[in-house]
Amino acid sequence: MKLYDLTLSGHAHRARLMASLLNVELQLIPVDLLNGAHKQPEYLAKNPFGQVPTLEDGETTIYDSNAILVYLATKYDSTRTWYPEDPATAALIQNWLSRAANEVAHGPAKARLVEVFNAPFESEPLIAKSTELLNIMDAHLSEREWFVTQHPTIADVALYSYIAHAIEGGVNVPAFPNVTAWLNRVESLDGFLAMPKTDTLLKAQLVA
Ligand SMILES: N[C@@H](CCC(=O)N[C@@H](CS)C(=O)NCC(=O)O)C(=O)O
Repeated sequence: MKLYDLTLSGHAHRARLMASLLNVELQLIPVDLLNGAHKQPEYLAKNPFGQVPTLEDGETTIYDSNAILVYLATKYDSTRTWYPEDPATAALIQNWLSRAANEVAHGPAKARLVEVFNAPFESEPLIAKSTELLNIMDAHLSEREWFVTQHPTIADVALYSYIAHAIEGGVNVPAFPNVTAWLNRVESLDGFLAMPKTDTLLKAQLVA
């Protein structure tokens, strides 16, 4: 299976993390976003939105990171622990996948883009939005260890990457004890795979 990837993308990281947790091997194909490879016809034929990640499994092509999590967990976890079939659980998971695609993408992920990739957004409102989201997540986790069930699901995987790296965008994650404990729980899972922190060298290369 091939994953069209970008090391510092949290969206791509959630796909890599899911595969690693499921012990599924991926061939990583780096996409050179800095030079616009994601907007070239060859890549757009795989993913018309011109974004990473994209997964290729034989004849099947899946884009959108949350769709990739659904695919991997449905196809490669025969126990359906990561994506249970029970309707209420599946719906609650979908709720958090939507938060990952909306509130997380437009809050902590975007705040990080400003710091890491010099994206032209104003940090302050993004940090305020992220803090609002973290308040909700922290309250939600005050009575549970995982977002939906008593064990981790794809909802936890979808939410993890950008929350774990929100501090790179100036979001004060350590101020949220339940979120911090949950991040630690994800990091203790068998098969956990970290997303590299953006160090100054990498940062310099990216904005060069
Ligand atoms: N909803 C998409 C979002 C993916 C996304 O925003 N990827 C970013 C990198 S983190 C990207 O490829 N940006 C380039 C662009 O949108 O032109 C997903 O979950 O896969």
